[in-house]
Amino acid sequence: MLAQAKRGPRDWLEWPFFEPRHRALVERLDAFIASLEVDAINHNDVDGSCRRLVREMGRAGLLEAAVAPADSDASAIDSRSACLARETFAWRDGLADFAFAMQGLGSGAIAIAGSPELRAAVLPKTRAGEWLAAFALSETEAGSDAAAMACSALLDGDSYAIDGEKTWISNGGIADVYTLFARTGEAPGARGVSAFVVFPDDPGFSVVERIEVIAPHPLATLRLENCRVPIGRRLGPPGGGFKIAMQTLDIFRASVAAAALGLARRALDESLEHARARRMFGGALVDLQLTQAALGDMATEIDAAALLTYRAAWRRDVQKLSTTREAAMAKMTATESAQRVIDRAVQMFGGRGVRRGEVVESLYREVRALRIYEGATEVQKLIVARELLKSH
Ligand code: COS
Repeated sequence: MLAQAKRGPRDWLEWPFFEPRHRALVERLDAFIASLEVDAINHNDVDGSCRRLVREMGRAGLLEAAVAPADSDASAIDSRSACLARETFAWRDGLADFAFAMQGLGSGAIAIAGSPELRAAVLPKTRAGEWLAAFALSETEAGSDAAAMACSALLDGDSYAIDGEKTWISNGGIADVYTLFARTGEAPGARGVSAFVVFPDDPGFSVVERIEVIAPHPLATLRLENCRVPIGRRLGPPGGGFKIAMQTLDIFRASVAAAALGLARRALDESLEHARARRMFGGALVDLQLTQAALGDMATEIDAAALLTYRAAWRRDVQKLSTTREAAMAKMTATESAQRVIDRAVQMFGGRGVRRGEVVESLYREVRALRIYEGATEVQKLIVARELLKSH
């Protein structure tokens, strides 16, 4: 749980990527995080905190920035709004960002490829914060190499029988709805995967392990044993699941970059406050040129990451163009640079920087997973290179 701190100026909201409605959204987001009770986010109760946060975000209408309405497709998700929300939530607390983000990632495939019935059943509840959503793609042997998944779904009459395990599933164990990817065997590799909507009370569905990580988030391993899912809960055509997964990731990858930005901006705000207050060598820490060099690097890395992030979001929203390359560039740059920014903040805080309960200590733990999840940095480099080779 992180207490409120003073925010730096947000003149970047005047960049040409944004419209007046985005600045209005940021005001609503600010009011929301300021209104959260100090103990609303409890890292010792991640399940309860996520449920509460999602319910409150839903009531405040903020999940509209992550989840499409039932009568529209994924183009209704405004990437700039999703990014601004993740930035603002991450600045306040990594778990708040996580809770918001999962509503989008967990329901994105349904917005992209769900039947009208599935959209009507899932999207309004997810958008209102009544249901928690999850995205079940990864397996022990299929993380970065997502097409290597082994979990299978065999058509048997009017339902699929799903067998296998999914792991590192965010919201695993607490989600009310899962978008799950399994091998249906139309072809080897990526072309033989389909997407499904699975509910935790489907027979044969179980949570086998809750996973603890360095920054507390609800994560689990799921098991599917002859889990029966009606054919109508398949998303898109048989064998079309891998593309749906990639399209979902394309939409939300820029928002991971935005979350990293939120964490980095918080680190910079904390560092400035600390460097001015901390007495050292007869003056203040901020008087030292090495401190100023660190602050200069931090601010520059943040702006560079922000430009890539909002370029990707703007390109999708306004130009309506593919952002596979731009989102990958933004994700790898913003997450890697946020790690460096936060590390400098910890260094500036000295011993306090590694003390449990300090804001920068918490940021240091929070930022690490962002370089791994939704496609590790190494995968983003591959994606950028492939897109480059396609277009040159
Ligand atoms: N949008 C739409 N379709 C896409 C796509 C995208 N962004 N990326 C790939 N595809 C399509 C390809 O066009 C190809 O379709 P065809 O067979 O019809 O040509 C198919 O998907 C397979 O693509 P490719 O051959 O590039 O797949 P690879 O197995 O080589 O995988 C990477 C490519 C590495 C990019 C992919 O596995 C990936 O993104 N991995 C990271 C997964 C991830 O983020 N995991 C984290 C889990 S969520 S926390």
